[in-house]
Amino acid sequence: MMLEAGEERLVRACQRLPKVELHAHLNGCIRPSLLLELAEERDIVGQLSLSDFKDVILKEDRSLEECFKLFALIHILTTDHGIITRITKEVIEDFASESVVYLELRTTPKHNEKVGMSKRSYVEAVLAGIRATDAAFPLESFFACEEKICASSATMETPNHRCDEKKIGRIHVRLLLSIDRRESVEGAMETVRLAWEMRHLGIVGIDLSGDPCIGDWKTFLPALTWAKEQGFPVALHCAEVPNPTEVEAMLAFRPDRLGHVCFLEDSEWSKLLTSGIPVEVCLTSNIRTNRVQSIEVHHFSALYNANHPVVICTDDPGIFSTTISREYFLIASHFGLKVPELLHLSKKAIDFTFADEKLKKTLLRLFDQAEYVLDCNL
Ligand code: 6MZ
Repeated sequence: MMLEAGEERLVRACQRLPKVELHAHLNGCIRPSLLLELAEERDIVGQLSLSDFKDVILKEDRSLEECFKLFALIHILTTDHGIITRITKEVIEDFASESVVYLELRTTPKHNEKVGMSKRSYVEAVLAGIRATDAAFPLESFFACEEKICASSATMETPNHRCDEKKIGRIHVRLLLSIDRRESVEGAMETVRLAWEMRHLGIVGIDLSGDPCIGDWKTFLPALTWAKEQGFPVALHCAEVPNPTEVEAMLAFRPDRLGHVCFLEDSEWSKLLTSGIPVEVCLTSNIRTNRVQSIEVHHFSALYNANHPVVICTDDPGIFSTTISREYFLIASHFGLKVPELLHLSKKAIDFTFADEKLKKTLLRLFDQAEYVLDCNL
């Protein structure tokens, strides 16, 4: 698709803008090329037929139901500890290349006796992937010219151009452990206790996710309440399908963040706005899965205009063929936000992270520098 010059500039700005990603499912971020590679390997040893799955993997538009079918396939293909580590590493590299400076990944710990995998060993494999990229992954940044601008006079020519090669900064990665809605009371509790035990390793909270048509909120409540009692942050997938009883219960629980919130009745909407609970907005995911009819009518706009805390996220970039930069571009082009407003939106998200205060301060400093550079370039 041909872009006009102004649009191209916006695409580039969205790409370089420092960003905070708080809602990304590890296995939903898997590169389609890796999925195909893994399916091919299984095809060769006769475990599955690639031709049956190729179209499923490469399809762009999928219903919510098809999404969960694809997750089932992904989970069949990614049972190996080494693969989990590789996916994690690649996912972090992909987000870093989109100028994400803080990433909260989430994943459901899996238990599979056949391959000697326990929930703990699964999480250790993910952490190995994080460690492999954590050693100061270089970040090509929107404000890479910061030093030059500060040190130079106004005579400097095309600073942005020269800055392209310069690398500064790094991506900070933290992990949430997800409870899948198919899990039992005990399974949910095991995940929460594991997360709490491993918190010194960068696990910063709990997520409740999975097929929203399955499971009962009451099953997860003991585990989520226990997390809350420890002061451990909780994010909930909420109202991805209409379910007023559950939405009421979730709002009453007062989680630290809510994902999606596509189907809220008026009274729930008012409660959400009063609560001030930050919302993780996943535009493309909601459109592709037909949760919202079009971007124009997406509730991002109502939340943003009400000054409600929101953070722009991808959900499953590998599944929905999107990137975090593209999500910012969609916000800018459909709702008219300018680059400084996008930067402000991204900076505000630092408040909603589950990072410790020290890291929040580091991130704030980084965004202050970005704002300064932006001012210099306007
Ligand atoms: C609810 C979702 C989701 O945990 O194996 N997941 N849950 N709604 C969604 N919207 C589309 N997208 C992903 O990553 C895949 C898992 O994340 C959850 C599902 O439980 C899915 O199986 P992990 O890394």
